[in-house]
Amino acid sequence: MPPHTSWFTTARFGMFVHWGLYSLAARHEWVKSREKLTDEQYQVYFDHFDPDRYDPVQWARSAKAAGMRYVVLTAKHHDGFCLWDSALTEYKVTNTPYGRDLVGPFVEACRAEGLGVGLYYSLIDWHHPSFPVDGTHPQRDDEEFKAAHKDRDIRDYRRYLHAQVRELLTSYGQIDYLFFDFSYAGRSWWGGKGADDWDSPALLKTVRELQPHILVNDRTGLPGDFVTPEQYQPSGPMTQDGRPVLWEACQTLNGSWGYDRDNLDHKSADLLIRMLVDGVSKGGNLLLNVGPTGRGDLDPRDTGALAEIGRWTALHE
Ligand code: FUL
Repeated sequence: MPPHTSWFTTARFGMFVHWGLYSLAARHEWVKSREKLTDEQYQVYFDHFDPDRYDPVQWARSAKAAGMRYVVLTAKHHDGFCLWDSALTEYKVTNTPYGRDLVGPFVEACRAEGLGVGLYYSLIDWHHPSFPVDGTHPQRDDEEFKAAHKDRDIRDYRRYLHAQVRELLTSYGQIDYLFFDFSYAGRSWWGGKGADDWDSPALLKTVRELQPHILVNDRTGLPGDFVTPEQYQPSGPMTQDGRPVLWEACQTLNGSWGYDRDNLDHKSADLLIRMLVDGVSKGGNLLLNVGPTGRGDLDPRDTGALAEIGRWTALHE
């Protein structure tokens, strides 16, 4: 097993938080890609981003009361919007009406509750001008756009992503966990980006130099400290090349990671508890997602489930 993993295997249960401009759209975090929105069309969410109800202390307390021991926040999702005051882009929270960094208060709130601090960073980026128009890009079927942007140089984007990860890992003290998203087994789901595109060897080296205790997931195209089955429960303890491996299933409450207002397909608390027990019995962690609203509130449907889970975990601590 990799070093410094005992907090993770003891923790067993964490909260994933998908939050960003798409939370205002309120219809899935892939909305920009799914609906093939242009930057101009998507700009409305940036112009109105003002989460007056943002209260990371409340998030952290809800996580803790549910029995969770760490929280992972999407510092940047695929839409490229940054929840921190990155010096490398103007596409960030400090340029929205809200005007303040969101990551710092999140980190502080987790620490104050004694929770592990995790960040999610998307390797793909639908806003950066040098990120190639790939199979996930909102303008993937726009021939005119593609012709005009065919010379995009991923090396330029790669410098940006490396520098942003450095920022995140040097601005907020100890970060316990990093979730990169995404490539699997050297390639991505659609056959595009892999470890070479991100220069994952150098990326992981920097990450470990800056945060020697950090745990990093497996989605850079290179093996990480733990594997990340997404929205399924493994049938038994997980192995890689015949050896046991740390794993963490990430699961949604209703099939969407970002706030999805009209989605009523919620898993019951009973099912969620069974999933937790099932995973732990197979040596895994559960990273259960919530999607706060554009104003920053946790959805009552999510807090209801968390409270019920908490009543069960409190009996078993
Ligand atoms: C996936 C992403 O595309 C989803 O939006 C979500 O962030 C999930 C955890 O990982 O690969």
